Amino acid sequence: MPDRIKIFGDQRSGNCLKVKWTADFVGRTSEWIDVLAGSGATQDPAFLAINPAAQVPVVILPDGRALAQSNAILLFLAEGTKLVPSDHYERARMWEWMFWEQYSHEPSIAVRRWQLSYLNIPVDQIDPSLLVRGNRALTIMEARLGQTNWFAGAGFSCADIALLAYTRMAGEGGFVLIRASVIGSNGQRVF
Ligand SMILES: N[C@@H](CCC(=O)N[C@@H](CS)C(=O)NCC(=O)O)C(=O)O
Repeated sequence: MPDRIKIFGDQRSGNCLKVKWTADFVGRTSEWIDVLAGSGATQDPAFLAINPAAQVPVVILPDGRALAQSNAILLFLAEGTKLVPSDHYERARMWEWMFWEQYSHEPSIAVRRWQLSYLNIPVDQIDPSLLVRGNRALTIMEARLGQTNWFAGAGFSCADIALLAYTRMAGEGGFVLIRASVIGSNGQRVF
């Protein structure tokens, strides 16, 4: 497959899974290479040569170039597809939610989930501000989805994929999702 990309990722990681989901959605062939976060594998010199930031996900393009940062990879894979709004302002709104996801959503929800469910840190030893900040992020999402079916633009975009990643795992971080949204076959929210 000449356009096959290699995805170095950890299947427990929302940041990594969102790259795979996007590749699948846009029909990009990919090969998944497991790199376990927290195992020291990202500190290996061979891995650091690919991503000096010592993080997954990172992809290798067919021409050998590497690209890291989950949301940068999403935007790269989705360029020219319906996952990226064509309208300049709506596209910027998508970026707005994606930057927010990495700064205000993932650092609380993903971190609390990791500490609680993977590092097995007792709940009373976890920074309580993670729960507060994560719930604040979920409340902001809920308010947005009370107004519109999608975070940005008129349809499903990279912002929805980025925000789905750790929201669907939030329960493992001790967050209670009080209302689930179900999208029907007509693309509309059922509830
Ligand atoms: N902002 C980065 C965050 C990536 C990140 O935090 N990766 C974690 C796993 S989810 C990692 O590789 N940590 C290094 C390690 O645990 O070895 C992105 O969106 O790709």
